[in-house]
Amino acid sequence: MATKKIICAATNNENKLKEIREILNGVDVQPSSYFTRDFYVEETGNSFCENAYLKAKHLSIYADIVIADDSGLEVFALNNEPGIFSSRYSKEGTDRSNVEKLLKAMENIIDRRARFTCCIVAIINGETVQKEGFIYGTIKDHPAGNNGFGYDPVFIPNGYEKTFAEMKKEVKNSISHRKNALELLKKELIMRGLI
Ligand code: ITT
Repeated sequence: MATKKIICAATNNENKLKEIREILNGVDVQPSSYFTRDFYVEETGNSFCENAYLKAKHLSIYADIVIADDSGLEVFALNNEPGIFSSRYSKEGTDRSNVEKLLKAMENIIDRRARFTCCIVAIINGETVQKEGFIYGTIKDHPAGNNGFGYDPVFIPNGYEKTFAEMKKEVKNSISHRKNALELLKKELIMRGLI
């Protein structure tokens, strides 16, 4: 039987790391700082998966399994913006200013449909595996709730009345784009006897 591996999560986003750990419950997931101090990657890709690959590749010399998450919000009426620029949508680039900019851009827009996308790229002993997850919903006209991060205060998943930021983290983590992508990866890692 293969030995259980420590998985390196190639992210500087503490909230993502928390969610990855909660979703991959029982798996030893460590941040990049556990392996090296050298982790800064310019996200020059044209898609979530290209950017996730750049992040995972950067750390793949340090661990047998490296996973990277590139994710964001796509608003249909805004031609899928902010998309891959979700974390750098506003000039300041804080969660608060990004949400403010989004609500301003949507002030007179009736079609509030959107989705979160997450691409997880894993590099497993040099081999690349890619999984995508989505969650569809609508954008509320004002922020509500204090949980989560990013655009959670304005995203209401279909079938619910609360925003992600108003929900318990267990509920978000059972339906989110990240959950859907990581669940597919988890199955693959189990199949390979790695976790
Ligand atoms: P790393 O690149 O270090 O992982 P990052 O925050 O820069 O961290 P991304 O480039 O993937 O990560 O940008 C993701 C942004 O998309 C994130 O900062 C949020 O603005 C938004 N986002 C992604 N997942 C989200 C979620 O579950 N809830 C709310 N907003 C989310």
